[in-house]
This record gives sequence, structure tokens and C-alpha cells, in this order.
Amino acid sequence: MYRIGPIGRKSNFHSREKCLIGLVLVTLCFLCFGGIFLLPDNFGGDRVLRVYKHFQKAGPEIFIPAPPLAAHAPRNEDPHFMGDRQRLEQKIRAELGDILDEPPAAQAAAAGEAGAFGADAANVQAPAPAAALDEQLEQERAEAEDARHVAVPVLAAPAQGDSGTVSTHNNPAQQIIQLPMGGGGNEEAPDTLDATLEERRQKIKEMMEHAWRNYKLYAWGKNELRPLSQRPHSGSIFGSYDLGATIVDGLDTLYIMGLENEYREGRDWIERKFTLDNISAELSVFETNIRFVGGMLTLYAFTGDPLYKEKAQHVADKLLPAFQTPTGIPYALVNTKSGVAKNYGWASGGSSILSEFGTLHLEFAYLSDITGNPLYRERVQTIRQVLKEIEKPKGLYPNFLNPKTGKWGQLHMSLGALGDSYYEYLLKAWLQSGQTDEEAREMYDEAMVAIMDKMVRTSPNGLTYVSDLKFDRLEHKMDHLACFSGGLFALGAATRQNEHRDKYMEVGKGITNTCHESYIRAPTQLGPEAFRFSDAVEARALRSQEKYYILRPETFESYFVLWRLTHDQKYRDWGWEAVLALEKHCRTPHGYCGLRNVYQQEPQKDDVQQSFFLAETLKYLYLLFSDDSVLPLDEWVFNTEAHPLPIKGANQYYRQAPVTLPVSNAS
Ligand code: DMJ
Repeated sequence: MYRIGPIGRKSNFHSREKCLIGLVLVTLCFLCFGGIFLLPDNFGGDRVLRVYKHFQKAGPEIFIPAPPLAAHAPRNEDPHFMGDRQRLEQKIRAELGDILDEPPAAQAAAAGEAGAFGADAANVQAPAPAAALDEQLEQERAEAEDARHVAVPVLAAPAQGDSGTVSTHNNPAQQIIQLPMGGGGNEEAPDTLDATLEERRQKIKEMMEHAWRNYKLYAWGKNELRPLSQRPHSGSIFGSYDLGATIVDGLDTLYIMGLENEYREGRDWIERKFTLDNISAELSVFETNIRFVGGMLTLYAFTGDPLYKEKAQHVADKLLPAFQTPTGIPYALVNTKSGVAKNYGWASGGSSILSEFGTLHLEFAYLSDITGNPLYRERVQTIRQVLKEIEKPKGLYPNFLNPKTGKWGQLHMSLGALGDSYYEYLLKAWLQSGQTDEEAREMYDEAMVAIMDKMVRTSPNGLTYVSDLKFDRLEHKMDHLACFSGGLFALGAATRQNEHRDKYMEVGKGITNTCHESYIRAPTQLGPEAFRFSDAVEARALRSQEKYYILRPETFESYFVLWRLTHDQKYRDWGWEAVLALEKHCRTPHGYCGLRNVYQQEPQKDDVQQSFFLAETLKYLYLLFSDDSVLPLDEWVFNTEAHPLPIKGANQYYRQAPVTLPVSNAS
């Protein structure tokens, strides 16, 4: 039987419903596509492209949760290794900003003729800067010029026991620039060698002038310079705010080199422009501390100028909200306006990173001493206690620690990326305290003995290196970052007569030699970002993402420390080789760039003049050719960004203030 009725009626209603839904959909489509194609603001501008790029940068995990690593690991690939490499790449990307993202073709176009040293800069087709940028640059340049005529306070070296008072002097120029630690030349060796040394110092000073002049011309007040495009480099670890990173980071090097006018320009900019107030920047606690707080503290120690103490405290106060965690282990990032802090999404389940939260001690301890406010020291003492008391697998410190639970993340250990400067700050906290912070020295010795036992190895041809360790498995690879440890082991040996002394010195010299090998095995004579050891290769990068050189200082830092401790001429020879290589491959008419591949005869440049090139690379090279009386190692200890801090009880520039009640309003 054929029946109509309710069912038939229902069927008619469906058709109307379908029509309505269809209409709604058509309207929606019209609105969406109309929005994209018809509204001039969206189509004409680059907003769609920019949004797309943001998504691209943020990565596919926005849409798709990361799959379990093991499921996607290629055959023979340890999933733990893979995960860590991704993390390291994230970290490097954060450091380098977008320079690694640029396609080689675009790079080649940007670099143009600059592939080889000495090529004609006039042919570089730099993108035309926007008119507004031009105007702003012009204004900044004019301001910088004015600054040359602005009087700066004339500061004298403090008398013994002085707590940092400002005084005047009859000969301002000399007084401002004269190194408080005395000398600067090589007065004690009046022979022909001395003349060569002086020439070399002058050469490195000229490199600093070149780097500074071009930064001033094209990026003044911005964070870093892009020498090929002759523009500021924004983004990367400093965010997009104009914090003058190169000024703050490079100023103490100018001071040490006696570059008076440049020093005045920088000081004036800091006084008039540098502030973190009223900006909403998401800053790396670690990078901001080592470069900005560290830089200001050194300038304060050198000059006694209260400006630098105020600025150091201002910056540190902005970082304090990051310490508000259940354990007191700070988060990696903090927003300067809201105080909201967080960790990197990629760091082992929301962990903080050892090399970051473990590299605050020198600056915070010294800040407490010069301000009389114990708060800063208390914050880093809390970190110390957590690390002292926590169980350490085989005596080693993993790179990740969860600030909420106080538990380790993945058991990856490294003296390179993610671990490095924690170990550095253990030894240096002890040195800075005038060798009274015995807890720090003990922690240093325990950690370094474990590292020598579990991670330091010798290659078949006798090269000493320090591997990474991942869940009991050694990865026979060393980061360029780990090259600082040659100096660290040697400094540990030279400062205490204990049963580890000889071994420390042997390992320190061995690592420094290996890092030098990684340089001289490359046609550019500059070392790669990471190098490996296997039956087939030694001290050589294998993967394309390990072959770049970004003007890093660590190898030269070890040359400098080893030179001071041994006076073995080879360290100066190696340093000079490096100067020649930097001049040949990294110098451009408008500043210094890193290289994309150190194994090419004429490598492409990366178009970034890192602020640490001025803060560290040129400073260590300059000091390598200076007399031991310039920043003597028994009076000064270098923070991890090469900003020298005075040693308590041994250095009249310590400028300790009387202790006051905590006054910080930022905790
Ligand atoms: C610097 O900012 C510091 O030396 C830091 O500890 C590691 N990385 C860079 C230089 O390579």
C-alpha cells in the first residue's frame, strides 16, 4: 500500500529547509570571498601574506598536535635525538631570528657581489627603505651627532672602599676613558714583538669602529644591524622593540678600547632612550639578563656612573615576575608590561632551561651588592638551593627542569646549547665572591668531574671533545657554544690546587685545541656551529644546518683565557688567524656578517651583525693581544656575554653599597 500523509508532508518541509541552508551557505561564501577579494584594504596590502607568514612561523603544531616522535622517526634514528635536535633548532632560530628562513636565492640576491671579501658594495641592490624609516634614521643620526656634544658626567676611579660616588677630574677626556683597571697597552715589553702586538690591537680596535660606525649609520637605536641590506635587524630574541641591544652590549668594549666619542654616543642614547617602561615586549629572561643587566653592571663598575646602576635595576625588576613559580625556578619569557611569564612550548613539557635559569647568579648577586637590596641575591639563591638539593642522575644536570613540579624533564645533558653557561656560573660565582661561596665551587667540581667521566671523550686521532649525553647514549658531537669550556676547565685548574687540577688543565687545553681544529679544517678558517666525531670524520660538521658561523666568540674566549693562564704563544697565533679570517670572509663595507657555510671557499653571508660580536668576539680578541694588567683575571670575572664584573674583596671597583631594606616594587 502506498501511503502519503505525515511522511509526505515532512518531505516537503525538508526541501524548504534545504533551500534555506543553501541560501545561508551561499551568503557566507559571498561574504568570505568578498572580504578577501573585494575589500581594498585586505587585498591591496600584505596583511593576508603577513598572517600566512605568522602561521607558517608558528608551525604546523597550531593545527595538528605533534605526533609521538617514535612513530615518525626514520629508521635508525633515535627518537630522543630527533626531539632534541628540533629543540636545538628552535633555540637557534630564536637566536637568529629569521636569517635562517630566507631562501638561498633571496640571500644571494641580497648579498649580490658580497660573496667574496672586498667586492664592490656599490653594486648591492639594497631594498629601498620606506620614507618613514629614512626619516627616522635621519633623525636618529642627527641625534647621535648631537650626542657627541653633550657633556657626560666625569667619573673618577673610586678610592679604596668607595661605594660609587661621582667625582670630577681636571682632564675629563682621559678620566672618562682611562681603564679603571689600569694600562691598556703592552708597556712592559718594549721590543719588536710589542710593535706587532700594538698593531694587532689597533687592527681589532679598527674592526670595532667599523662595526659600530655602520650600526650607527643604519640601525642606531635598533637592536642589531643587517650589513648587506644596510637596515636594522629586528625580531629575533629582542622582540620588535628598539632596545638598542648593540649599544648596551657593545659599550663596555668601546670603553676598554678607549673609543671615547663612540662611548659618549652610547651612554647618551642609554640615558635618553633606554627604557622598558610602557612597552609590552616579551623578553627572554636569560638574554636580557646577560646582555642588558650584565652590560649595565660592567659600565657601572667601570665608571661609577649611577645611570648604569639605575638602568640595571630597572631591567632586572622587569624580569622579577618570571620568578613567581612554585619552585622559584624562573620561566624563560616575561612580558614587560603585564608581567605574565611562560616557558617555550618546545622545552620538554613546559620546562625551564638549565643554561637560562642557571645563568643569572653573577648579575643578580652583584646587583644586590651595589643597590643594597638583597632581593636579587635571594632570587638566585633559591635557584641554587633547588639545584643543590635535587637528585642528579649520575651526578649530571639535565637541560630541562619543570618550574612547577621541580622535576627534571628529558634526561639530556650538554656543555653546549641548553646547558653551557650554568656550569660557567658555578665557577664564576665562587670567583666573584672572592672565593668565599664554597657551595658554588663544590657544585662546580662535582659537575665537572661527572662531565669528564661521562661526556668528555678522545677521538681516534687524539682530539679531546665533550659530547652530549641523551638517556645514557653519547652523541659524539660538540656545539661551537661548548668551545667556551676550554677556558672554563683551565680557569677551574688555575684557581684551586686540588686533585682535579691537572686533569682540568689537560681537558681545557685539549678542548681548546679541538675547537681550533674545527676552524682550520674549514677553508674559511672559521668554525662551524657544531662538529662531529666518528670513524670517518673528526671536528667537522656533517649536516647542512651545522655548517654556519654567526660571529660567535666561544673559541676566542678560550684562546684568551688559556693565553692569560699559560702565556703559550700559540693562543695568540690562533687568535690572529681568526682575525684574518673574519676580515676576509665576514667583513663587508657596512659591518660584519656571519657565514652560511664555512666549508665553501666563498660562502654566502647571513646579513646579521650580532650584538655579541661587539660585546664578546672583538673584546676577547682585543684582550688576547693586550697586557695582563688589562682586566686581570684575579680582579675581574667575565659574565657569559663577556661583560667583566669585579671580584669582591680583590677589586676596588666593586662599589658595594650599604645593605638597605628591600625596596623593589617589582617582586
Ligand atoms: C652569547 O650570547 C653568550 O655567550 C651566551 O652564553 C651563548 N651564546 C652567545 C654567543 O654565541
